[in-house]
Amino acid sequence: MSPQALLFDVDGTLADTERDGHRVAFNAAFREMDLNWDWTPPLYGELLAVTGGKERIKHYVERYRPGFEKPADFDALVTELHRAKTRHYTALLATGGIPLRPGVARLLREARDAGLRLAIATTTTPDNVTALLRHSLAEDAESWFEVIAAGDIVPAKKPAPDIYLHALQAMGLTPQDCLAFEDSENGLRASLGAGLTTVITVNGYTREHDFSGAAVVLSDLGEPDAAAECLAGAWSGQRGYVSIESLLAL
Ligand code: XBP
Ligand code: MG
Repeated sequence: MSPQALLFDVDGTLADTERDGHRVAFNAAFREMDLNWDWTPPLYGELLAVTGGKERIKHYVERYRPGFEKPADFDALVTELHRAKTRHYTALLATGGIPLRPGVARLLREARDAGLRLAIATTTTPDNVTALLRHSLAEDAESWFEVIAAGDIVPAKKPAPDIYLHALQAMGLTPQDCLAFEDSENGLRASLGAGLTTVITVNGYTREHDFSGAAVVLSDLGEPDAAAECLAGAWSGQRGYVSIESLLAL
């Protein structure tokens, strides 16, 4: 295929943000509001089945805190908690605390040089995307992306395809014109639901997910001096890393 645009998920794909970023920020917000909730790394792995931070908090209360006495306006509490979480998370990113995954900055630069259009399709809050791009990629990196589709902009989050359909519509492109990059089963369900050929790079939380339907499953995007491992699918990246040239062969 000859893609005109690359569509990227953020959390887990551009950077390993979940365990040492989002999780830490959720716990800081709980402490700030005097809640003795502690999301350990294994528990957080289970909670990741639900996308979206507000949705995840509600799921946690339903499933793991049946005795919690919800205030009359529980939704307002969740919104307040999530606002605090976003503040903690973006502050963490501002310290440059979370680096991009191998090959991400290189591939984005190559894509720009080749004239490919770039977009983001994520369930995370828009402020989180901006902070990651600015502090971990480049000061002007937000402007590299024609569309940043994020958070509550669509009512149904991944695994629903809505966020990808929104990005495609905003760019005036069909799925056949694009490639998606994801790290999780929920993300893959969303991209496949939108009809997109999808490249998966796994991480610690998603390695065992069901990636059937993906064009290729890789350990990461790789670098010229640090080859990526191919875990499934046809991969002709002879040089061991994902380049624009290797994507054309998908
Ligand atoms: C990412 C998420 C997000 C983040 C938290 O999923 O599920 O919920 O964990 O973000 P994906 P917010 O990578 O599939 O888009 O707290 O800002 O919602
Ligand atoms: Mg993801």
